[in-house]
Amino acid sequence: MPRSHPTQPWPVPPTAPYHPHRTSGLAITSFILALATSLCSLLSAAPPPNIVFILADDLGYGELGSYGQEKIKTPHLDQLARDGLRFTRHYTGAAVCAPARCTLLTGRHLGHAEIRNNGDSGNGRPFPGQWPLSAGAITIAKTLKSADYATGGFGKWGLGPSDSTGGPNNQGFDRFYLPFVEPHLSMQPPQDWINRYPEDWDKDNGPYRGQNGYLPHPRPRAGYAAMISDLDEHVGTILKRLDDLGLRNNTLVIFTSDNGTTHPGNDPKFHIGGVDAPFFNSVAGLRGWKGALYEGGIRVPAIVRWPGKVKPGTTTDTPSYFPDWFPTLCQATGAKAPAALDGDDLTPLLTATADFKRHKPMVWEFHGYGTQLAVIDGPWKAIRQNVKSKTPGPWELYNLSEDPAETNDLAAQHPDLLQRLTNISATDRTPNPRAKLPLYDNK
Ligand SMILES: [Ca+2]
Repeated sequence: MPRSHPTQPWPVPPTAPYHPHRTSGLAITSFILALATSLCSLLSAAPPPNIVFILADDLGYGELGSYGQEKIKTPHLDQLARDGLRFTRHYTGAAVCAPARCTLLTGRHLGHAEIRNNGDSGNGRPFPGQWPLSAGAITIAKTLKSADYATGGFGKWGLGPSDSTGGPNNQGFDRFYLPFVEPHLSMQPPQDWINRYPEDWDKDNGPYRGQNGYLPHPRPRAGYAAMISDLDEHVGTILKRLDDLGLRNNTLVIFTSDNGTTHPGNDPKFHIGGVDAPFFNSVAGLRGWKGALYEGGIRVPAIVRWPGKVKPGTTTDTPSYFPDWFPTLCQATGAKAPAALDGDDLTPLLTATADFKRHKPMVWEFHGYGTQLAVIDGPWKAIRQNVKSKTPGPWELYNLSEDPAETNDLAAQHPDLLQRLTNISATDRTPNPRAKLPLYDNK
């Protein structure tokens, strides 16, 4: 098929009411990948879909109404779940921002990823940005561009400054728009959303004075709920625009989060940034928070809407994770997938037309928060803490079907199973000079 160039690259025109001043209030920061098909699609009977991928920042597993949240209002995302497929065991590729995005965009798990932890780019500037992806990295955006897609990203990036090899325009994005100085975690929601949440909520703990980092807030519980509701409202704006432009039926919409809810800090009344995660049951009773490979750090909401392909109002408990999106989007678009991908095409799960079979267990080699390892194979999860300490933690083993909160370590009962999973951790990986792991590298 001859390459052609799209004349209308954007489903949302630049004159759209994008409300940059309101977007700047999002600490639950949306990273949006919007991809529109080219004219090439006119030559085939069934045009490949547009893709809108929305990645929330630090949104916990239990923070949407469709995932059991009872206090925070998320009507648009709840409607998205009613219109699509909801994953109850979807995992981010890493427990913090940058490496999670690396696994998402490159389709490689953390044992193969270039970026295995957050890390300063080292360019010496006041806002140095994160360590850049290499020029040779193969991203889903580059791959879709090679299939004549127009590509764009909006919001948080985290894979290198714009003038580095990792800049979004050097990694396959035609356009990238960051409409604010990244607030990341600070609570800065619109006042009208704060006003809609009860004053009573914040009587127990009172104002947050910034003692656990980021900005103070006079009503932190209301402020946090307002942030998520504001995110939800923005998602609603995007979905409405798809409807208004007649793009709904041929657009694959994916919503998920880069890691779990922020973790505790020095003041036990609040988590980092002033979040009261226990008040909201933010990770729905799972163990751990952002930064941990326990379920609360990596199990995230994931919703997919694809009219005519995905049956509305359905759920799946089949495990999946960020590296799966690369092969899935290749399958959906007809783009040629690169050879070395760690994930699996989720199309059989999305369309329920065939059995889904994972070709190898899911792997995490996370170099933050003490360095942690994890391997998930169906219901089984092996996990090890403090891998780089002088006294690394023991391998633990959990059956997530029976024990989703990871309270009952079964390592002693199933030594052969544990050995199989830990062998995968040691072998399904490549050494990385920026993420040394003596435990494995020296063997
Ligand atoms: Ca994050």
